[in-house]
Amino acid sequence: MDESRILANLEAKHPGEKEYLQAVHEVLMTIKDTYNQHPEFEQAKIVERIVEPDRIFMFRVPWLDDNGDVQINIGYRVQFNGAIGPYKGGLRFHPSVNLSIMKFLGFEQTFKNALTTLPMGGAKGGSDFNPKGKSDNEIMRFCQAFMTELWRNIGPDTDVPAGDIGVGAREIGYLYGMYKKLAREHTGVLTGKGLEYGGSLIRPEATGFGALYFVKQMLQTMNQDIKGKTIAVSGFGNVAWGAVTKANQMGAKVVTISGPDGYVYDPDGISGEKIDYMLELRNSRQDIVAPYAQKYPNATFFAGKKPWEQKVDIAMPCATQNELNEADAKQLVANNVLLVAEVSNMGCTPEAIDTFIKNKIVYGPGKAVNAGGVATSGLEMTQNAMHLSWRAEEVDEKLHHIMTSIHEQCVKYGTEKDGYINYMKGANIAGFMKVANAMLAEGIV
Ligand code: NDP
Ligand code: 2IT
Repeated sequence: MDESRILANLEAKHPGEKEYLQAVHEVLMTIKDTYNQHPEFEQAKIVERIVEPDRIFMFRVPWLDDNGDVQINIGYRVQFNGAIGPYKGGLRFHPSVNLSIMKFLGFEQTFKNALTTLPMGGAKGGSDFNPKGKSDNEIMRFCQAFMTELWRNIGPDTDVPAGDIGVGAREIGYLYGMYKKLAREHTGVLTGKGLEYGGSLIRPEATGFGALYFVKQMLQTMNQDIKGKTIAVSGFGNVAWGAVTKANQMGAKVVTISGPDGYVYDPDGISGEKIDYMLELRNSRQDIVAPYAQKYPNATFFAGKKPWEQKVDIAMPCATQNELNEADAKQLVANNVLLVAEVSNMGCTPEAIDTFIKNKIVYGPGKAVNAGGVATSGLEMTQNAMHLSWRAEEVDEKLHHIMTSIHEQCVKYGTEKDGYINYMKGANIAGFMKVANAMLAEGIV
C-alpha cells in the first residue's frame, strides 16, 4: 500500500476535510502491514475504494420557526459503505456539523458495524441545525422538513438511521411519524424508537452499558477489577448517562461530568438521584453543568476546563470528537491513569493516542468501545423484522456477547510481541478485513 500517495490524493480531492482525513489516516497507518500481506486487496484497489463513500445526499432543509420566519439548514446522509449489509448509522443535529464530520463518522461507522458481528453497512447523517433553545414545535417542524427530503433514500433494507448528538427519542419520534406518513409503511426504518411503536428495550442505555462491558474486559486482561475504580466521564448526554449508570452498577465511582461550560468534580461520586439530576440538566436544553455544584455543595465546578486534569483510574470521553488532546493525555499519564476508553467517536486526537500507546497505557478506540449502541440498533432491526419484542434481559445478554466478541477481535489482531494490546490496531484490522473480504467477493461495484 502506498499510503502516502493515497493520503496525498485524498487531501487534494477533499481539501479542508480535516476530521475525515484524520480518520482515514489512522485506519490506513494501522492496517497497512496486514493489507500488504494480501496482494488480492491491492489488485482490487480495496483501499482506494473503501476510503470514498458509496454516495452522499446533501439537501436544503427549509422550516418555519415560532415567529413564522423561514429558517434554512443543510441536511446530509453519507452512505459510506454497503458491502456487508444495509447502511446503518446515526443522525447528528449540531451547529458544527459539516461534510467532513459526516464523512469521518460514516467511515468510522463502517468498521464499527463490521466489528459488531451483525450485517450492517456504514452511514451517518444529520444537519447543522442547532437544537439549543428551540421549542418543541420547532424541533418537530425541523424533523418533518428533514424527513420530507430524506425518506426516499432510506428503508429497512436500504439505510436505517438512528440517533447521535442532538437526536434522541423525541427527534426519532417526529422523524418516524413523518416517514410513516410519506411512505405509508410501519417498518424498522429508524432505530432508537419509543417502546410503544417498535423500539427495543436497552437501546437508550446500550452505548454506555456496552462501553462498561468492554472496559471490564479490558481490565480483566490486566488482572484488574472495576470495583472501586474512579472514572472521569466527559459530556452529560445520552451516552454519558448510560456509562455513569452502568459504572455505578459495577461498583466503580464516577467523579466528573462535563458540558460546554466546564466540568464538575464530585468526590462523593455521581450516583443515585444525581444521575437523574444530570438527565434533568440535559433536558433543560441550556447546555450547562454548572448548576450541579450548586445543588450538591461537595462538588466543585471548573469553568472552561476539561475533566482530564483530575487524578482518576479510568478516563472515558463521552461528548464529541477530538475532546481529549495531547496535553490532556500527558496529564492523564502523569497522574498514572490505568486505561482510557473512548466512548465518543474519535474522542482523542492522534497525538493523544500516540501518547497513550508510547506510554503503554491501554487505550480503547470509539469504534470498539461504543459499538454497543449500533449493535443494539441492529437487534432492534431484527425484532422489527420478526414483528416481536425481546425482554430486556435477552437484549442485554446479546449486547454482552457482542461486546465480548469485539474484545476478542481486538485482542486477536492487536496483541503485540510484548503482550501490550493495541486495541486501535486490533479494531481497525478486524473491521477492515471483514469489509475488504466482502468487497472482494462482490466484485468491482
Ligand atoms: P447527546 O446529544 O446526548 O450528548 C452529547 C454531549 O456532548 C453533550 O453533553 C454535548 O453538549 C456535548 N457536545 C456535543 N458537541 C460538542 C462540541 N462540539 N463541543 C463540546 N461538547 C459537545 O449525544 P450522545 O450522548 O448521543 O453522543 C455523545 C458521543 O457519543 C458522540 O461522539 C456520539 O457520536 C457518540 N456515540 C453516540 C451513540 C448513540 O447511540 N447515541 C452511539 C455511539 C457513539 P452540547 O450539546 O451542549 O454541546
Ligand atoms: O455512532 C454511533 O454508532 C451511533 N450514533 C449509533 C448509530 C445507530 O445506528 O444506532
